[in-house]
Amino acid sequence: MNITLDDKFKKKLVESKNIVFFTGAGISAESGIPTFRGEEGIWKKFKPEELANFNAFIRNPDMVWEWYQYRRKIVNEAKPNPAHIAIAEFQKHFKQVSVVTQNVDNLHGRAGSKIIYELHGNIERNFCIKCKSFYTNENFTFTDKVPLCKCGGLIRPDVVWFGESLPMEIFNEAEKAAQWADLLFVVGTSAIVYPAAYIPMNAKQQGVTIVEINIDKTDLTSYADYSFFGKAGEVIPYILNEVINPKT
Ligand code: BV8
Ligand code: ZN
Repeated sequence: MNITLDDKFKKKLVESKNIVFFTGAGISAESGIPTFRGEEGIWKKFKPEELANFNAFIRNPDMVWEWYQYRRKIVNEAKPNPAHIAIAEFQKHFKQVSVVTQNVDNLHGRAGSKIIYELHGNIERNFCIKCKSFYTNENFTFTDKVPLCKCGGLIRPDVVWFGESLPMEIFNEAEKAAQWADLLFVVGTSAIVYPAAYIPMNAKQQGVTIVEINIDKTDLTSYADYSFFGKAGEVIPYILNEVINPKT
């Protein structure tokens, strides 16, 4: 990691009251959860249109269910990494710290973050497509066959599939949180999935300072006020350390 925090950034950081972290699959990469479009990307073997959409589920419920089982297993074995943990630590040093995540792995919650907006749902929750009853993973023994609800309906993961609307209340609250931020960190996202990717763009339009943390350039890099190229698990603890032990 080769980053320098200039005095202007350090001043902005220590004077901030309200910090928002907008995160994508890259923040969970160091927890062993494959990203969507990277080298080992989940989509590599499958295309989003084949699996993460309602019609694919209706056409072949067992295949889609099995793919989520495979991902749930990885998520269950994964642990929050230093990036998730540092973000939770930020809560001790700033008045308001919120997380807006596209991830469905619940690692921010497990790391101790309190204010989390899950734009794309949560893989640990499921619901019946007929009667909408909710099931958490403990509710039924796991098989690779799609489970049926007591009403006979198919049970699906409580995630937002392509072509499905995001939970608009959560989206609107997340959008507001980002627009009131003193600093908006955009961490580990290719910023190509919409409408989620509008959130940092709109915040930028409102004059919010955007700090991108990624191992690569993205569609957002040209908008960012600061771009720190490096692994989230190294960069975020480094920035947190600057708050705790400021090196003037
Ligand atoms: C909708 C849940 C309409 C499921 C996911 C404009 C407006 C609205 C819609 C669209 C639009 N343009 C196109 C669309 C359609 C579509 C879309 O955005 N398509 C994309 C592919 C172009 N959007 C939709 O379909 C949305 N729905 O609009 O419906 C509607 C409206 C009203 C009423 C009815 C219908 C729904 C989108 C949500 C889809 N669901 N996930 C599941 O997880 O199974 S999206 C999926 O992609 C994940 O949530 C993921 O988080 C998200 C975004 O990907 P990233 O998180 O960015 O991950 P990625 O792999 O791409 O990038 C990783 C990054 O990390 C890279 O930059 C890499 O360099 C970096 N990195 C890697 N390692 C590290 C790192 N950085 C730091 N440290 C590291 N160690
Ligand atoms: Zn049911």
